[in-house]
Amino acid sequence: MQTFTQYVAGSNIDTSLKQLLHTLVNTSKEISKAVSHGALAGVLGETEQQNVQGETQKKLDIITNDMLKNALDNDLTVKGIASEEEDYVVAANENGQYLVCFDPLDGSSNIDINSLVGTIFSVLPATEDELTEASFLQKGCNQVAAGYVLYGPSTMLALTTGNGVQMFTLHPETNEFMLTEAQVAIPVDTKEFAINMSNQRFWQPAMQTYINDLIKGDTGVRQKNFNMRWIAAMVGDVHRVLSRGGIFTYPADTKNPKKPFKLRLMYEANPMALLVEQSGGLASTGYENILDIQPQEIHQRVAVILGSSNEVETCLNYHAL
Ligand code: AFP
Repeated sequence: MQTFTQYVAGSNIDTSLKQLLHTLVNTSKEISKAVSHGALAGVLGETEQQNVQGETQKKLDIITNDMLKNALDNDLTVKGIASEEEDYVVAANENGQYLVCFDPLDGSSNIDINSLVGTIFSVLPATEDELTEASFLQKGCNQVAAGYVLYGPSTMLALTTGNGVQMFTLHPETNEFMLTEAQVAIPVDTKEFAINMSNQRFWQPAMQTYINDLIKGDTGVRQKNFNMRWIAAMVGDVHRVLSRGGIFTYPADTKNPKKPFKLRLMYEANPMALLVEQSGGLASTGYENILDIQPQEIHQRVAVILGSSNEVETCLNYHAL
C-alpha cells in the first residue's frame, strides 16, 4: 500500500504544489488529533464570537482555523488564504504561487454530538502580483488541487490534482495517510438522495416536484424506491456520494429571503464539485455547472446539486421545464 508521501512523490505535479499538499495534509493530522480529544481537551462548545456570516463560532472552528492559517503562513508557496472563519482574505508570502481557500471544520454543528466533521480545501493559482480579494475570484475550473479530510471512525483524505480522485486513510499507529482507493468512480445511477427535508416548503417548484417524485418511489414516475440520508456536514454527505453514489443537494430556498443559498462557493461547493467531476459525477446549481461560476465575492453562497451523473441529469431536467 502506498503512503501519501510516496503517492505525491510519484505524481506529475509541481514541486511547490507537492510541498503545499504536505502542509495541508500534515496540518489535518494535527486537526484530527485535536478533534479526537474532544471533551478531554475542553475544546467542545461555542465561543461568544461570530464569523462574518453571522454564525456563532465553535471553539474548534477557531482552533482549527488558527492551525491551518499558521501552517499555510509558514509555507512559502502560499500567497494568501481565504477561510470561512476569516472576514477578509489574509496575505501570507509575497512570492507564493498559490491561494488556498478552506473551511477548517465543516459541519461544526456536529462537533458537540461527536458526529462527522471535516476540513475542505481548494487551491488556486496566484496569478496577480498584488494580493486582493479579486485575486481569489477565479472559477472553480481553475483549481489546481482540491480535497477534504473527514474526521470519522477513521480519518480519510480525498484528493484531486486534476487526475482523478484518490482516497487515503490515516493509519493510527504510523500516523501516515495510506492510499486505500485509487481513481474513485461514482456509480452513474443511484437510489439514495440527501437533502434537508425540513426546508421542503421553501424550495422552488422544480426541486419540490423532483423530490416528490423520488419519495413516491415505485408508485410514481421514477418506478423505483429511494432511500434518504442527511449527515448535516457536506463533507460526510459528499464522502458517501464518492464512496457509493447518490445525489446530494442544498437547493435555493425562501426560508430567509436575505440568504437564498446555504453552501459557500469558494471553500465548499467548488472543491467538492471538482472532486465529484473528477470521479465521473456532475455538480450544478440547477442552471449552471458549479465549476463555471464566476465568483463575485469570497463568501458567496450557491445552490448545489451533485453526485451520480444520471441522477443529477434527471434532477436538472426538472429545472429545465
Ligand atoms: P456548519 O459547518 O455551520 O455546521 O454547516 C455545515 C453546512 O454548511 C454543510 O456542511 C451542510 O451540508 C449544511 O451546512 C447543513 O445545513 P443544515 O443544518 O441546514 O441541514
